[in-house]
Amino acid sequence: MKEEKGLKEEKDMKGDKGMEEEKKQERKKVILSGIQPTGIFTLGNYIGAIRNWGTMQEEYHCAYFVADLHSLTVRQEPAALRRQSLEAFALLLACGIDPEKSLVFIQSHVHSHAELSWILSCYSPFGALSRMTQFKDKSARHADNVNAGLFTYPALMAADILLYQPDYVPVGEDQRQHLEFTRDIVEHFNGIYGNVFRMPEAYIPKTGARVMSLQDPTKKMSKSDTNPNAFITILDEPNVIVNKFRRAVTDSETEVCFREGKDGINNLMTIYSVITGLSFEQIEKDFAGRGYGDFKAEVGDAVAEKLRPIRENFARLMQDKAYLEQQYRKGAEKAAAISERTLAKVKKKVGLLMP
Ligand code: ATP
Ligand code: LTN
Repeated sequence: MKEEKGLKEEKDMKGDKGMEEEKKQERKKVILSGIQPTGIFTLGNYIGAIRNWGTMQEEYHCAYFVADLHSLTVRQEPAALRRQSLEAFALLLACGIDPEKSLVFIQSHVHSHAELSWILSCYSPFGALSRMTQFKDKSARHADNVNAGLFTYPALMAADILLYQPDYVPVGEDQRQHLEFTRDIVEHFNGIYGNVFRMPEAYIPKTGARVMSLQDPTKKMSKSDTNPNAFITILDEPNVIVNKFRRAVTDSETEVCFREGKDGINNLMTIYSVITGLSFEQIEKDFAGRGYGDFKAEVGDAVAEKLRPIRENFARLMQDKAYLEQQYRKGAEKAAAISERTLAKVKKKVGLLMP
């Protein structure tokens, strides 16, 4: 009621046209996503998520961040984590994210993330947290360190997202479950307190949302794989990329075609299709009768060429640490201003006495 009255008064002052203009501007959609600084980004990270981040900034308000707090859920070497966080920030810029157009920052520089995460963890059902695939996978892989942070990881991710009230969250397939978890929190929370959070939607690409390991194409390509031949990093040198593709595990047939059971070839076709923009039909036609060797070599060349400018941008950016520092400080300041508005609203709604 109060809000309606406020809106009417505002409308009287600005007139219908002014309000419409403002509304149009307000409706520019908001995008948000994050990535952990657990190593140099892989071709999977690039194809499944980051390649869309740069193009989206032309049309939407975008916010991207280095999820360093999330990385603490697995034991990290402190000096390495610091280095990787700066590299991850530089990699985002190298992939085309422009700090003049998008908000780019480092998660731990913005206090509201950890703070909202605590509040949301009190609205996160134990049962739902226990069903998270990533929790089950990571606790199996790090059986000596199954900590509370690993368990409540989705509450921190929900806080990251909801603080900025985004419409879409561009991620790979493996994050779908965490997005669903966030949406359940929104429904639960808004159900109790009214319209506090905007309902976010996952934005998952149709092709390339799950790039597979080159050594075991039934497993997701992951930057923390212990076998470096299983993944391509976006900074790998062209000859390394070509060699890794040459060694990629396929099958005993010879025909390049997308078919159930041909996991290795399906993966290479997916990568090649995203990188070149060619359809599967076209790829099948182009490689008819040519065998896997030829195909692997072309995939390697195409990927190496696509990643070349990123590698060059990264090398240039890492030469200028002062510029990177200036950009992440500016990002943190802007992110704090936006996120603190949502945090204050939440604190008020749940009944915390305002200072
Ligand atoms: P880690 O190995 O440390 O768990 P990761 O390689 O899985 O890391 P994240 O930082 O967890 O990478 O993910 C960053 C983004 O990349 C997320 O949106 C995630 O969904 C996406 N992504 C990760 N791996 C792949 C993949 N193999 N294919 C497609 N998208 C992926
Ligand atoms: N959990 C994600 C990284 C991440 C994220 C986020 C992605 C942390 N917070 C918010 C999107 C929105 C991952 O492991 N890939």
